[in-house]
Formats: sequence, structure tokens, C-alpha cells
Amino acid sequence: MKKHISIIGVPMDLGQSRRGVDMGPSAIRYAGVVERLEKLDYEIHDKGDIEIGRPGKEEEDSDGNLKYLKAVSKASEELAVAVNKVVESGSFPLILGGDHSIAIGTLAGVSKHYKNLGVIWYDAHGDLNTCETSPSGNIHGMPLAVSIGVGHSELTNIANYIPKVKPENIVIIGARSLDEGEKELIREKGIKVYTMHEIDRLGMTKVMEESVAYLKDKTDGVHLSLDLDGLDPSDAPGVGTPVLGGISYRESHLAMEILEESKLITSAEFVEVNPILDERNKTATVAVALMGSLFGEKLL
Ligand code: Z70
Ligand code: MN
Ligand code: MN
Ligand code: MN
Repeated sequence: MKKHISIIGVPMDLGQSRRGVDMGPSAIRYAGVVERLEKLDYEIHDKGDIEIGRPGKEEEDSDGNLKYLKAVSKASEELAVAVNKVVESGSFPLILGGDHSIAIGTLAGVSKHYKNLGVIWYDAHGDLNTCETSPSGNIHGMPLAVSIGVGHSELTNIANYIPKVKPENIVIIGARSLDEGEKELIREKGIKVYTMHEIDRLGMTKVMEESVAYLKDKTDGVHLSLDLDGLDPSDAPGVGTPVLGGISYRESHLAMEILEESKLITSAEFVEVNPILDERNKTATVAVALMGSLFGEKLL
């Protein structure tokens, strides 16, 4: 029987300060996501985009150090409802961002279906800030903290339950830009992190095999949250916060292939594609290629 994938676009750009990432879902569709995955014996249901309000002045929609809190929390509630429906229907949720603040809504929609959801956070950043520790006030730097129940209650309480994920069920891969408060939270909560140091030292095969082994027995589902800025800017230039020294295109394919073999992944999102900053839609094309590997595309 054919398996089902349901695509939800989230044209959200209010979780950070560079406009254009709201066009990410369009760019990823233009790069051929539906056609690519249909070739793999999946039935694809494109559910369209979540409506993102266009707020007025930033000051009026923000709360202290949380820019656009109201718009982000509203979109998160709506995304959580949409993702929840997809999971209930037995289809695989594939969410297209949008900035990484959308993970708050995705995880709120997914996690109630699992006793012990695992999360693989593929990112140059930890996204573990709170309003107290954030250097920017950008909510896209906070979604992983929010998901373990740390942060503003309007965000941690999306879909009316806290937390979405246990710290010991998280693996961060590709980190190379962590703020002081994030480092403290990582140590305090014992979150597993493979920085670029470990990726260089061990190789991506070992990093992914260890990550799979770490999550396999203690989780009953694993969400992949892939921020394109986890990749090196030479391979994924169309992101708002490029950080040198990232994961290569080839290493990323390998990572997706190992995840596919593991059969662990039960939902996924690809975020932070910004077509305005991109080179001829390269980053969206890379995202779609990685989805190909995640869903079983083979070279031969
Ligand atoms: C920084 C902050 C961030 C993504 C940048 C950057 C966070 N730690 N997240 N790009 N996806 O402002 O909190
Ligand atoms: Mn559009
Ligand atoms: Mn991120
Ligand atoms: Mn990032």
C-alpha cells in the first residue's frame, strides 16, 4: 500500500528580522518537492499554506524581548491544529518553512501523539534561547527551549500542554553558533549535541549511527527539524543567518540516508529557506534533494 505524505507550508517570517523567508514554501514547491516525492511511491497531499497575519508595527505586536509574539503564537496554534489532523489521518507530516519559529507549532501538533517523541535538530544554532537570554529577541532562536517547556507561557503552552519534548530525547547536529545562555541550558538539561567538532572528528556516519542508537529505544517517534543553515553557506546560501564551517551537501545526504534506513523518522520540517538571499533557488533545491534521500531515493 502506498504511504502518504501531507505537505503544509508555513510562510512565516516574523520569528526573525530578515524578510523573505515567508517565500520559502513557494520556493520549495517551485523546486519540485511534490514531483520528487511522487516518484518514490508516496501519495502526496499538498495541504497548502497556513495563513500568517501581517501585523502592523513591531512594537504593538511584541512583548518585551519577544518580537511579534502575538503573530507567532497565533500561527503556532493554527499549525498545531493542522499538523494534529495530518497525524490523526495516518499521513506523514512534512512542514515547509518559514523561519524556525514554526517548529513550536509543528511539535505542538505532533508530540501529543507520542509518549516519548524524539527530536533531531539539524542546525548551526541551538535555538535554545529564552526572552531573558536572547541577544536578538527573535523567536526563531527559541523554539527548542519552548518545546522543552522553557520560555514565555504563551509559547510553551501552545495546544495546551507542556512540555512537548524531554531534553534527553533531543539530539542537536551541526551546532557552531551557541549563545552563552544556550550553552548553560544544554549543560543544565543534559541535551546531546554533535557540534561541527564531533562531525569532523567522528565523521557523519558515526554521528548519525550514534544519534539513531541514542533515540531508538527510548522514543516512539522522531521528528526531524532541519534548518538549512545547518549546511555550509557554500551549499545553502539562501538563509538568513549563514554560519561558516557547516555540514556539506554530501554529508547531509548521508545523514538523510541513514535516517531513512533507521525508519525512525515520523515527521519532518525544512526551514529557513530565504529565496531573496538565495542563488537561483539553490537552497530550496538542496532542501528538496535532501527530502528525496529522507524518503528513500537511491542513487542506483
Ligand atoms: C541567535 C538568536 C538563529 C536560526 C539564527 C540566532 C538564532 N542564537 N536561529 N538562525 N535558525 O538570535 O537567538
Ligand atoms: Mn506565497
Ligand atoms: Mn534554527
Ligand atoms: Mn539556524
